[in-house]
Amino acid sequence: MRKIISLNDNWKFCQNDQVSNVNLPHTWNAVDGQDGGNDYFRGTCRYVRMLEKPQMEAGSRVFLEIKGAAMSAGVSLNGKELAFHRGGYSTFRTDLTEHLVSGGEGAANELIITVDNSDNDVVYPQKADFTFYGGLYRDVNLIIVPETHFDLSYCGAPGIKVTPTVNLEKKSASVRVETWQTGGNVTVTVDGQSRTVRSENGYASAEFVIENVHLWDGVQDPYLYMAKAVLDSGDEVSARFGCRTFEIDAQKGFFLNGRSYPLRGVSRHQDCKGAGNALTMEHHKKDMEIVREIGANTLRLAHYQHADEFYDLCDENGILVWAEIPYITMHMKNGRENTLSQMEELVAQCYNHPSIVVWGLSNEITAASAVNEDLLENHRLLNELCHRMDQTRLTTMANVFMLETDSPILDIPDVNSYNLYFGWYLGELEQNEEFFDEFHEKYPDRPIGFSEYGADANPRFQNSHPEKGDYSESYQALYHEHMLDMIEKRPWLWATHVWNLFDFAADGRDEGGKHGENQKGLVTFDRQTKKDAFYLYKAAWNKEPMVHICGSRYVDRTQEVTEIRVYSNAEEVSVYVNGTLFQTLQAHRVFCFQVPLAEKEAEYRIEARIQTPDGTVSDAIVVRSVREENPEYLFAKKQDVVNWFDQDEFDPGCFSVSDTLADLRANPEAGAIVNQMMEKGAASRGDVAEAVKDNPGLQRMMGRMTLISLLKQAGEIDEESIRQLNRILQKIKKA
Ligand code: GCB
Repeated sequence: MRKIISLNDNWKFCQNDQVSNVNLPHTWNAVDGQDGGNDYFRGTCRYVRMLEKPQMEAGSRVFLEIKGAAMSAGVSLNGKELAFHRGGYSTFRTDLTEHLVSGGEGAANELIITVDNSDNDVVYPQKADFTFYGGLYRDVNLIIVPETHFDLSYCGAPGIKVTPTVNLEKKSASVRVETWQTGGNVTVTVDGQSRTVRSENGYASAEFVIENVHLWDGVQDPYLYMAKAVLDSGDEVSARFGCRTFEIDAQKGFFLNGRSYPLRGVSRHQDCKGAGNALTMEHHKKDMEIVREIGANTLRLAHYQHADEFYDLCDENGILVWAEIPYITMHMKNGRENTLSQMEELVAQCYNHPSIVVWGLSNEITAASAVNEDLLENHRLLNELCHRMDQTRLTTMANVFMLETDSPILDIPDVNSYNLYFGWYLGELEQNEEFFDEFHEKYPDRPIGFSEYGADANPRFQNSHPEKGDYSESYQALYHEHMLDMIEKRPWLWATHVWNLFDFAADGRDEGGKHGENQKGLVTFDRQTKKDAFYLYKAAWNKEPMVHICGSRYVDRTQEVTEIRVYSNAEEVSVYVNGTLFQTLQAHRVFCFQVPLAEKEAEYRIEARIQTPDGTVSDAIVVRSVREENPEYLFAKKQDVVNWFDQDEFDPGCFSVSDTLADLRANPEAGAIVNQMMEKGAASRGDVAEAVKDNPGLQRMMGRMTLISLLKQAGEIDEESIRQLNRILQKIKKA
């Protein structure tokens, strides 16, 4: 029998000279990692705990298991260094047996875990758009096993590996169970069948056939089997597994168990307001509840290995997962070994999860790095590692939009994917479909996916004329209306993932009325507010009848006739104004009602209703007809800048904000002014914007845009400053 003892309580946490008592999970950046300024503590802290030598039978061994120490950690016991681990997102263990002493009374052993999240050029991530929380932010356990036991020393892996191979025609699955142990006989049980095999050189393998196999069939029926292995000594390990097949076809997209099953979903970061990354099971469950509510069938668990409990939840809920390592933004020539060790741990630790279908090699790695031989080699090695360790899954990578599609890096993973932000950072919404259609036509044999897209929204901001860059909930909703339509028309996109389901901490950001947050979430960082765009996807993906009225936070309205947008999966929606039927419309998902608000200073209760076999489902908001625009709704008091220049006299022989960036930059004087502005803009969007701003692909695309369109989307400039800038540019003669 093995015994697991939680060591989550009673730690002394030492940061600089300060000592406090903490329980795990714990991060030291829960506050400063979320409040902006890019000034959160990155350094070394110590967790100290006294430990009693547990009661053990002769020959037993005791391992320390650390399920997450960000980003690097050293373990010492009674002053002796026992282990050092690089990588903040995976489990590691160390054997304490020979080093524990039994004191006369109480706990006699001092365990010190020195955790470090300072910057360096070896351990990923170092440059990315999220906070690199430091801490002992997952469980820490002691595991006591008998002398003959399943292996605990390889890569934090469970010591049991289950590989089901499904034959859909025969409705059967053959299941190979492999175990690693110190010796003895292993009895493996799967689906009521048992086999006993002898361990040879620490390895044993048993094969089973399951007839009439019950498939693990996505969200509809995520059926799990259990494989159990027991040694003569009584040590036992088990793993749940699922029987499923999947394929990715360049023309037809994703197939689960032989049928078309386009992967449509969202991404998730593992952090939450106030808690940082020190999440509890309640946090994980809450997140999964929201994933189920929106009706997603896939998750991209970005940008690193998530807690094992969360992959478990994905298994149980039938969510197909893209799992990845934090090889992100910037290739580091000293980081190769770390990418390989993080990948090895990810695959070894997560292999049994049926939810996982692809391993992500990297994310936007060419954003701040050139595609050179070292970077290519690093990817080839990662790709080979994944295939060597796992013949059942595919590899992929998330490419940055400015990576040319003929780059040799696209040949490396099994399937391709791009992150595109046209319609947000840069360019127009339609460029998204143009990009994919072109790719699909040019490379008909290459599966292509859409690994990220999104727009920031602070639900405080509302706009009756939503515009890119206004950070309004209204623009985010419109943006996603476009994207969802474009995705539905392209079933060959093997997976699509909204960036992001939740707002998350990026301490380097300072924009959209908030410090330290990326606000592309469909749900706020505290999980309390579901933005309107959330319900758009819910209308598309979830099967339960639903209706949602947009604009519940847009109470004060000046228009005589206001647009009420309703999202629903019903064919017909009726709107009632103050209890009286106003109109019934038939549409697909998005229903637009033009509701007159004739009387000023009056309140209107607007209710949308749908009929279902079980009765009426409804949603209601209250709006107020007012004379003055509520300034709270506007981001940075930015006014309408559409007609900014036609009042001033305009000299076409001189530069203006209507010129393209490339034209302005071709002139040294105008170029200097523009570059200075761009620097400032990049700084407010955080580290990554800073790092990528010199990327030649990005520069080329920006070169084609007019300065005014770039300024409008950057948002943080008022009308007067634009006029001022224009006046300055008008003094510079074009050649
Ligand atoms: C990306 C990155 C992601 C960022 C996102 C953004 O492409 O992969 O980590 O958070 O863009 O919001 O800019």
